[in-house]
Amino acid sequence: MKNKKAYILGINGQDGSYLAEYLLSLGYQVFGIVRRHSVAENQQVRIDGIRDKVTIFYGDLLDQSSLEKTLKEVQPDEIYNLAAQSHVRISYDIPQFTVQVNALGVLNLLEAYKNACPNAKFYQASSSEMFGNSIDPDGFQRESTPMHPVSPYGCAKLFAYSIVRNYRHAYKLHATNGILFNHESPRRGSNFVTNKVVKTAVDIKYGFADELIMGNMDSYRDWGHSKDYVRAMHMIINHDVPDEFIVSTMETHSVREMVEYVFNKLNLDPYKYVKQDAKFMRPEELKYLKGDSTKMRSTFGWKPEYTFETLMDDMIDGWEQKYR
Ligand code: G4F
Repeated sequence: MKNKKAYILGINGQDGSYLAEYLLSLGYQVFGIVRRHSVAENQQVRIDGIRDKVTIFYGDLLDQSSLEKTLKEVQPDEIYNLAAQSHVRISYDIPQFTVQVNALGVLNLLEAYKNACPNAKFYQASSSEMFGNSIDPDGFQRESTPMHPVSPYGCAKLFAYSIVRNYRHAYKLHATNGILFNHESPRRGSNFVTNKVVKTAVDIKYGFADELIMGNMDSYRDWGHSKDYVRAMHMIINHDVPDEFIVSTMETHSVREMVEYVFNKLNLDPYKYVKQDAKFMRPEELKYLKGDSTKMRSTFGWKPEYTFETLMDDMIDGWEQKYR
C-alpha cells in the first residue's frame, strides 16, 4: 500500500515539528511549507532532526498561488494548517497582519485546497482563544459554548473556524477543526508564558538572570503537552465525518500557580525574583480557560499522557539539559 502524504503548514513550529515526527513514525511522506525569512539561521531548528526525511517548500498563507502550486504537485491525503501569527498579546501590536494571516490566509488556503485537491482531508488549528470570556455554568468551555473572542488573534481564529465549516458544507470538503486549549513543550517559543517562566527560572538558578518580569498572574489556563495534542490532530482529521473537537486536559491552573510550581521545583523562592510590568499585560484579558474534551475522549479514546506537573517537568528538564 502506498504511503499517505501529509502537507503541513507551520512545520517548523512547535506543533508542526512534533506532528511531522509523529506522522513519519506512522509511515507518512511528509511535505512542509515554510515562509521565506531574510535570516535563514535557526528558522528550521525544530525540524533539524528530521530534515532529511521531509520535503520542504517555500510558501505563504498570504500567497494563494504558492499554496495552489504545491498542493497540485504533492496531491496530499491530509493538509494540516498549523501556520499562524500565534501570539495573542502581539496581535494587538500587529492586528491587521494577524487578521491577514490567521483569517484571510485560511480562506486563501481553502480556495487552493478546493481547486487543487478537493478529495484531501483538511485540519484547521482552531483555538480556545475563540471563546473569550464565555464559560458554561459548570466552569467549562465545550463545542457548544458561545464564542466571544477578546483579542484580534481570537477574532481572526473565529473567522477561520467559521469559514472552514462553511467550505465543508458548501463544497462537501472533509474540512475539520480541532479547538485546542493551550499546549506547551520544551519547543514552545520563549515569549509564551510557560517557556518564559521556565527559561528565566533556570537562568536564575544558574546565575544568568536575577529577575522575572511578568504580566497578569491571575489568569487561568488549561495547559497540555503538544505531543499529546498532535496525536489528537491526526485522529480528528481521520474521523469518517468532518467535525469539531475540543482538545484539552480538563484541568485549569493560574499563571501564579505555574510560576510557583516551576520555582519550587528548582528550589527557588519565586517572590524573591518575580516582578510585574504593564508592558506584558493585554488591553483585554481572557481570564479563564478549562476545556471539556469529553467528545474527543469518547469518540477516539484519546487522553493526554502528560499531566500539568509532568509537562512542566519536561520543560524544566529541556532548559536544564541545554545548560548541562
Ligand atoms: O502563554 P500565553 O501568551 O498564551 P495565550 O495568550 O493563552 O495563547 C496561547 O494559547 C491559545 C489557546 O488558548 C493559542 F491559541 C495561542 O496561539 C497561544 O498558543 O499567555 C497565557 C497567559 C495569559 O493570560 C497572559 O496574560 O499568561 C499571561 N501572562 C502573564 N505574564 C503572560 C505573561 N503571557 C506572556 N506571553 N508573557 C508574559 O510575560
